[in-house]
Amino acid sequence: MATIKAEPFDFPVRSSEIALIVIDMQRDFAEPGGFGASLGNDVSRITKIIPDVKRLIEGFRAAGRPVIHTMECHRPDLSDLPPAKRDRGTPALRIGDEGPMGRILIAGEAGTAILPELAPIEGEMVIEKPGKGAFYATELGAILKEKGITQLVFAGVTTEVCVQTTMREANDRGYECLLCEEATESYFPQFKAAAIEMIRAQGAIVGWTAHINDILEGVAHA
Ligand code: C5J
Repeated sequence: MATIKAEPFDFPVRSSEIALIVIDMQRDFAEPGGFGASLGNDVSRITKIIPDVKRLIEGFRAAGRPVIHTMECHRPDLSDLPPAKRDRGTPALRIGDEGPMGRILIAGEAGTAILPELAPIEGEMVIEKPGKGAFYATELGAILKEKGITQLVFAGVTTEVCVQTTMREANDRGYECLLCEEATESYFPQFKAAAIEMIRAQGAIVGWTAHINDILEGVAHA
């Protein structure tokens, strides 16, 4: 069986069961005027990983393996937005408010779209999710089951929020999860580092972590 050099130990690849999941690489998290910026974050950290996320996506496409994209967003009538999520804190703009790229984190708005460099191609799945985790209130679990996917390689943002939440959801559902270190980012470098440590601690208690070149090599040769 092919393996990917990973921590805390090599990741065993089942070539017909592995997919890439790219979490929330949306303009709202990466550009000024979006949701991330409205919370007071420096969004330039996010744009720096775009080339590596793109390389990873292209590697999976070249290997003929599925690429799944997720988007954190809500319905225009806000019926899937709990008040506890909308009303928390004192952000410059709340979810649903009109911003410079349209309504913040609302499906169909310009700011909610996936960054153009990483846009899904025809046939790729896009999961719209109202929560931080991609399994909550979505069809992701059913789709993965139907496609026979049991292993997920993770990229996207932010490491300790939507990426880690989805990894934990997937791990509890029996998926083997591998996080690509170069293709994920946080607004807080210390949170990214801590998330990576806690994911792979205790014998990969949530999953594995690996570097992009090792993942690309493992997937290409699986
Ligand atoms: C956040 C996400 N950070 N995609 N969302 O609110 O991580």
